[in-house]
Amino acid sequence: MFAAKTITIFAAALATLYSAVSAAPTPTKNEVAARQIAPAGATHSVVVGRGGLRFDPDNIVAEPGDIVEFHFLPRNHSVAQSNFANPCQPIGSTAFFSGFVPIAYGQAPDVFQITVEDRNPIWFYCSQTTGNHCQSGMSGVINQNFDSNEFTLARYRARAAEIGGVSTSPAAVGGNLAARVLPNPNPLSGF
Ligand SMILES: [Cu+2]
Repeated sequence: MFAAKTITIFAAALATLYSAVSAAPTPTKNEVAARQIAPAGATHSVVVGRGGLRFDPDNIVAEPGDIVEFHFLPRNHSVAQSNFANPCQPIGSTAFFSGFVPIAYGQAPDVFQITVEDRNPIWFYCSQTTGNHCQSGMSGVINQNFDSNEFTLARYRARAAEIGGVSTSPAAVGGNLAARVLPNPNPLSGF
């Protein structure tokens, strides 16, 4: 931008020097190009099971088009989609689901990705019933409504514990938001 501005000023100075030249400078190529480049979607990494029964981070802000990528640590977690009203239960037959990812050490050879489509909140939980992970607080949200004191991740967790019972897993791996399992692009990175 600084360079483009400098060129524009320089052009204007030239125009003043040589009054025969048109006084109206045209935009530089740089300015036009900058406006036409669409921003690429960002990838937000979430580590499943870091720090105990937790997603890290567990409260993600993402733009439409961004990817959220889940990396799995021991011992056996999942990522499943719910809504706020029914914590620890699938949002319906198309709820996204990573499947269970058992692993003894390091991080799993596969990751689970979803693509964010809009700015509406996306609620997720771990559906592991051994140890009641969701009821113990293993849940997260993408694009929480920060203007609301009601629909918060803290309240989701409180309700999950209060309702209790047993989590349900979605019927199939995949589902909403183009959910997919992919080879881990960086399996040796230390989480
Ligand atoms: Cu879990």
